Amino acid sequence: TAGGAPGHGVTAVAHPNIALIKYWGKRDERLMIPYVDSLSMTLDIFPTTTTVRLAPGAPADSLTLDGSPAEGEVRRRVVGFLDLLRERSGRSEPAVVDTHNSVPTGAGLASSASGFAALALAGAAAYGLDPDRTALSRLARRGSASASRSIFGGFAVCHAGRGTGAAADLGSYAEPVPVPDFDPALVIAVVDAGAKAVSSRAAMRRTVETSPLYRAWATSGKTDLAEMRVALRRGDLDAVGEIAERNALGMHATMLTARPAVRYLSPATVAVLDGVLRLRSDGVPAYATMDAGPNVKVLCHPADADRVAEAVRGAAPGCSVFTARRGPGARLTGE
Ligand code: 2P0
Repeated sequence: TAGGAPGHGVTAVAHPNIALIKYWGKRDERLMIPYVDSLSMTLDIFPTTTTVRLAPGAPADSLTLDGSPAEGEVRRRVVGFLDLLRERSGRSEPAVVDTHNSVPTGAGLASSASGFAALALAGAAAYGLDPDRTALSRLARRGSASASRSIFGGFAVCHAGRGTGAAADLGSYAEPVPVPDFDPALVIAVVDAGAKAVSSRAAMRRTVETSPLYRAWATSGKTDLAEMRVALRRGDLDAVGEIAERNALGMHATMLTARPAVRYLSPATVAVLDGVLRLRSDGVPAYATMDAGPNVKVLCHPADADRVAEAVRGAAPGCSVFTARRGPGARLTGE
């Protein structure tokens, strides 16, 4: 790799992932350690491409996101991540980071997952670090917990780990869940591509601190994860979908019972959920999951994807619909 040669950029590509068993809540905000284990599918659409180049002598890090300078919270998080890479590598050069997202940023479509997975991979290489995949996943987690899963393609589980401090950091990373015979479609209904009103970080904190349902959901998530592993191994779409849907609705129930309530679901979300129920009553296996936003991702058989997309468009006129399949893990380009 370029190993930090000045003037030489390192480029990485990573894809977003959608959790079928959700992560919600951190037990350590600095180290980005989740309370609960999660399990996701990495997608084959909406990649993030990030180039990192060391700039010795530059006064500060320079960051662009889709061609515009990154500012505010995004800049703060990326610079914090670069500081971590500098600490790990014992180097001090500022970096020039150029990121291109093909997913609407801040719309609950996990641009932070693909973004920090790509940044971890390109940044580690640029600073001359050579982490193995587990260490890379752990590193990506420090940028965004869900990014730990986008290091891997297909299905991945992220361990919340145990303990505190260095032990917790070491124990929290993602690893692949080999599911050779299961290749579903995920129909994504973008009902609102605008940025969310409450950041997921603030919403998680509020939920953990104030929702009386949080602990119950976290506990039932353990059963959900165990059952999900079995369902995936069997390639049982109905079981996978039922578990994913109940886990997601449970997560949103914890938010709705936070004080004050966090409500990401909109009337259009509920209309799509009704459409999904109608599909099932018509004999089309389709199951919904929602993240920190109003958009709905519908798990189905690839052969039913067009029919599901049509039902979703009918339920929420004007929404944008994309169909994803399982996609690849993060990789360096030009190698
Ligand atoms: C997930 N989400 O497991 C969960 C489900 C949204 C709902 O991870 O603070 O932006 O960067 O770790 O990754 C979205 O939250 O939060 C998320 P940070 P992130 O995919």
